[in-house]
Amino acid sequence: SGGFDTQAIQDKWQERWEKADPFRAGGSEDTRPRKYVLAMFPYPSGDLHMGHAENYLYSDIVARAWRHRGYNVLNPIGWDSFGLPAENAAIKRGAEPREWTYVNIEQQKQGFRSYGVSFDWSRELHTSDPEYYHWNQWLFQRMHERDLAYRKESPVNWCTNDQTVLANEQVVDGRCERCGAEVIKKKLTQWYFKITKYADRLLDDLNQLEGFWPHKVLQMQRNWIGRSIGADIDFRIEGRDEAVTVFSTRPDTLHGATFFVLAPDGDLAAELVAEATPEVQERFQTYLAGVSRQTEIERQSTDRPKTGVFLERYAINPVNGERLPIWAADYVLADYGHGAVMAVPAHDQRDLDFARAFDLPIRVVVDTTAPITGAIPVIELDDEGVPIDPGMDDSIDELNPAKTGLALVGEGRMINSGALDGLSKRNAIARSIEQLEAAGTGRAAKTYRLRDWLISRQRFWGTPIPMIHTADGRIVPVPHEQLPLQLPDAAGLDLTPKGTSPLGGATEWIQTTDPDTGEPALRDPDTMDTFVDSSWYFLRFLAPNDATQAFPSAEANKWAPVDSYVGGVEHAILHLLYARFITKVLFDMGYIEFTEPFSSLINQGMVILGGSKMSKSKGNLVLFKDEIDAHGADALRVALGFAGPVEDDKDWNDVSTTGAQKFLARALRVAQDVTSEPSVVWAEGDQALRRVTHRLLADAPALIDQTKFNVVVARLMELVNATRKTIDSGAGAADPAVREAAEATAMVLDLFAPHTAEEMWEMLGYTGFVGLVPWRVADPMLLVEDTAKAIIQIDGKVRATLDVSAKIDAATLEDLARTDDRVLKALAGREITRAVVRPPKVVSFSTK
Ligand code: ANZ
Repeated sequence: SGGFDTQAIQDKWQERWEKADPFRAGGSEDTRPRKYVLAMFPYPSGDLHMGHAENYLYSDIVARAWRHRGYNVLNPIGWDSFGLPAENAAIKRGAEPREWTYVNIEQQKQGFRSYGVSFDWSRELHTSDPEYYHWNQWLFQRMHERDLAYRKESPVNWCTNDQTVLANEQVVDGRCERCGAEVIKKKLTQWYFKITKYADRLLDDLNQLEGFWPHKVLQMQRNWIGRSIGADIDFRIEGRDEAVTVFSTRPDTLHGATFFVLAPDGDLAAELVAEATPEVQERFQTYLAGVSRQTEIERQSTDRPKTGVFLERYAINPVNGERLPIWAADYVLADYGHGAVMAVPAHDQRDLDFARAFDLPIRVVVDTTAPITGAIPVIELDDEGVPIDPGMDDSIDELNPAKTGLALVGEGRMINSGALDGLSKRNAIARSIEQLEAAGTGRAAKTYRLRDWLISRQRFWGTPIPMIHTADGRIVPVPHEQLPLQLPDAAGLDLTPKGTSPLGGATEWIQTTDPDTGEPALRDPDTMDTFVDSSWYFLRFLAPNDATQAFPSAEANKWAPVDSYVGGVEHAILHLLYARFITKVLFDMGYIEFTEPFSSLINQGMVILGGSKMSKSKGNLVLFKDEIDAHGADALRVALGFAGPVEDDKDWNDVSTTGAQKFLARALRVAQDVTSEPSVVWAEGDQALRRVTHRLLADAPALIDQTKFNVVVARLMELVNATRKTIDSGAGAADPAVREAAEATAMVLDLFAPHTAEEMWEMLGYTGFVGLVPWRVADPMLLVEDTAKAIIQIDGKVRATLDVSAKIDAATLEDLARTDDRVLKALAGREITRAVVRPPKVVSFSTK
């Protein structure tokens, strides 16, 4: 359009880039400082879409900007190519997952090339290549040696459709994140990574990222790890030797405990029920059957009526010897804390709801109406020196939870709590832990929401777990010389989900020998969660073809952590948490010298249409390829870059590829119109245009660092318009400032519209790639604000001149004039009766 053949320009530069490979990162001989830019690698699920267009545009802008600024930039690309969609597609079409995957990779690769992304293609990797997953297996075995990979039997999330286990992170509202089917609990023995061992570090190190990662993501990670600080408290159970421990964030409220609750699906409930009367057993079994149909979310929901069964047993409160009836109720979860709680209905809403439902006692132990600052109220003592129970005064009676149904959760002062009385809640928590520790019935403790990472999957298209199950029941690693342990051919294997691993049916593959005894043994039939693949891939890019190690430490320490990581907020928890975990593990193993993988994180918003998500099913997809065919890659890039702040969702209705295309034609025309030679002296050019040029050169780096990409596009548009104005007036196309402006436009436009920028650069008479040209440094003289000379008259006589800003306002100028020494002298005490102010040039005073 605009007389330029977009397609031809695109083809020409894509071909030249392909030939010259100008975006390959410099090797060890390159002495420039390094920058590592990475966009979350794609899953090869089909053609590229608008989400990709946005994601890889942003990382490319950053990469290109850093190249112009003199850095040795690494901007690699690979594919996250294991996973369920390939397997499901294969089942549906009777094809092989491998085939489907690599065809899609090829298609996406063409998409990236057509989009002009400045990748270092020499580092391309696919996680489904044995050359890659070899090192997943290596990582697994190193973790196994350190007890960070282990097996345990526990209730796991089971997707009823995909017939495989899911990590907690992959269950959304009780449903499978991928297919939406119901997720149930099933007891299975599975492989886990011990991420909980790193919970404190994963949490505490988030503080270092504050200001560099979106705050929202840091908060999501904090909540996911969910550290609670409190105490473990031991309770004796009548008629039983072993004590039961509960975790409580409120040990200060021990005197307010009036009953005790166990998770109905936990071991202790089962043990107590086994000793109970037939009636209790029957009631409990009926209840339990209902509970296992509930999802965890339902169980924790506060607006559900509370249900439970009294087990006819009692726990003994360690601080006052009181007997607390033991109930089993589903609001207590088996796998949080110790699966048991001391119930304090006055101060915990769930306990209160339960107490009200079953008519259990409620005892207030924190007076939340009492001031917590200032002097501690005097506690009256009786004749024997025992504090007189202050009871509840009127104000607290109004708040009585038994009447209001609202638990008192706020700050306050302790009452009804023996030696804790009068203390603020906060101090009482500390004091009660001291008391429990002294008595040997409790201790300070922390609990986390985070669970160990379940990594086994009962599916085919993933990394085989490199372990062997021996005939005598040992589990030993596949000898390292046998790695990579490759997947067998899928042909002939039944991949349909049936709850056991398809690899188990690969009769030849599954059979092996015990490396210690030579006896027949079986391979582990499971594959790894694909989040293992993506937890360390940024390190593999540093030497993707190294067959001797996962990554060379020296290179990793030179390039990583990643300086700028770009991706969708949908990965705020899972992927980022796992990558942070594995980075810390590799640090502890001595392979790397840093503990966080991504120094800064950019989360892009979504591209939506008419306010809602684009999707095939809604028929409102705007196709990546269609847009490029219709308007060109650069127009799509500019339009997306201009559409709004990076983190905002962008409605396609506000994205103008046609507008962008027109702008690009205008930019090309400017370059075409330049008549001066590259050797002209810019300083002789139009000063006003030069100022616009130099302001952009000065501001662009910081704007890019702040990810204000849309502002840079707006400033480019301003510069192109200013250049056109100079061409059409004054010295015209021959003005040296026009050439200077056109060259600067090409340099900065390269971030957004690299094909157009290269074309401009060539029109301007250069042969190299503009993408590799260092940005010009702005001339500070041209950044200084315009100044003007203001004359100050008194009764028609010029008494002073002032150097002022050209943009000075009338009030400021008048103030300056009135307070000027020369003016004051000339006035000699006379009163000013009239002031005429014409900024920036004239101030005219009249006197009596
Ligand atoms: C007594 C108490 C009194 C509690 C009080 C709270 C308020 P967070 O903050 O989420 O960690 N709890 C402990 N284990 C539980 C389990 N397995 N299932 C359900 N609830 C459980 O919550 C910690 C609190 O949740 C603990 O502190 C315990 O109730 C309950 F005024 O102990 B608390």
